[in-house]
Amino acid sequence: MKSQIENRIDKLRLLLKEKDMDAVLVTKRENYVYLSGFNGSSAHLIITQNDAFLVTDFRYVEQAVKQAPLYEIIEYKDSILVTINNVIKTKGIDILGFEEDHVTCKSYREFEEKLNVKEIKPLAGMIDNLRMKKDKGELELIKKAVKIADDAFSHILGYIKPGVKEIEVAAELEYFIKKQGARGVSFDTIVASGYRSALPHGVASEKAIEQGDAVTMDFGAIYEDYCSDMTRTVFVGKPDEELSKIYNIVLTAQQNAVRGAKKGLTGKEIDSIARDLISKEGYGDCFGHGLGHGVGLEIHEEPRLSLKGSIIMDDGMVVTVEPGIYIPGLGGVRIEDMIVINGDNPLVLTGSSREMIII
Ligand SMILES: [Mn+2]
Repeated sequence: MKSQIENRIDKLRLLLKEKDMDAVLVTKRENYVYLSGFNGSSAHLIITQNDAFLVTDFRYVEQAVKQAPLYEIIEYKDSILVTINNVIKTKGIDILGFEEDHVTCKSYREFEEKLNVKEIKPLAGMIDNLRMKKDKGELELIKKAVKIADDAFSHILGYIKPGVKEIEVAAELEYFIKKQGARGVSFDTIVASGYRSALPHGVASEKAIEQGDAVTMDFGAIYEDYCSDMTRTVFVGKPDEELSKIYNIVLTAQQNAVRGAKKGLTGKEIDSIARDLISKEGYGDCFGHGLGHGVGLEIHEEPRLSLKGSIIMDDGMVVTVEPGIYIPGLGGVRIEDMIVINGDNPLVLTGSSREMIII
């Protein structure tokens, strides 16, 4: 049976044929991890119809040999471009695809000037798009990353109390996440309490949590290169009446959008399930961000669920569903789960309760 990595390379090779490219040069980390299994911080892949090379430096040769058995590992010494040119020459590569979203202006000029090919062709997100539908192995790792975040949420509920600073809550969450086997956190942990909960991306500050505060926590774990992402808003003491009302609107919008996230719909159509409901309740202007985004090797990747989301949902895509309502001066509420598109019945990965929690 072919390995998952072999299947991924096969899919890429079909696309190369379609686009009349002899080879592709992969430089974006998430994409070389996906196509090779090598997860060090520096590698260039060159993939042709028949061969696959991984070019790296002295530090990573041993790791690459171990992690990327389908690749011929080449150690470069002085110039990576000279090494790539050797492969171009030996394999007779004329048209080489490259990742224009990832290459700096400087590298692009060097590619144009120094690579001995007839043409370098932008890949237009070809590999990123391959990554949208997750295979079985990826789903297992994502589930593990989600579980770590769920456990961290349960843990933190016992830690939050008046007087504790947001940064202390963030540090406790992150320490717990790492102790559970995560390599790190998916992004700077958001802990936004009281008036700060009206900031959709309020990274933890030195503000102390006070009685009556809403506390929004948005965080995630990276497990074996795969990310998770979740948000919950909890209350310390009895919530303000309007915040309590908002909580129920956000929860209904979130649950409707989760249930409505069906194969065949565009990201925009799913976004509108939550957006229309929030607008109807009179809070349309207070939901200023997209409903969700793809998650995988990157914390934010395609497909997007937003007003601009044109990609059609397909089985195996993993996305977040995270509506929010934010009222400056008062506070805000956001609830975020990760789901897998699965025909008409999306699978909810996040296990934590969405019911209002009052600490
Ligand atoms: Mn998110």
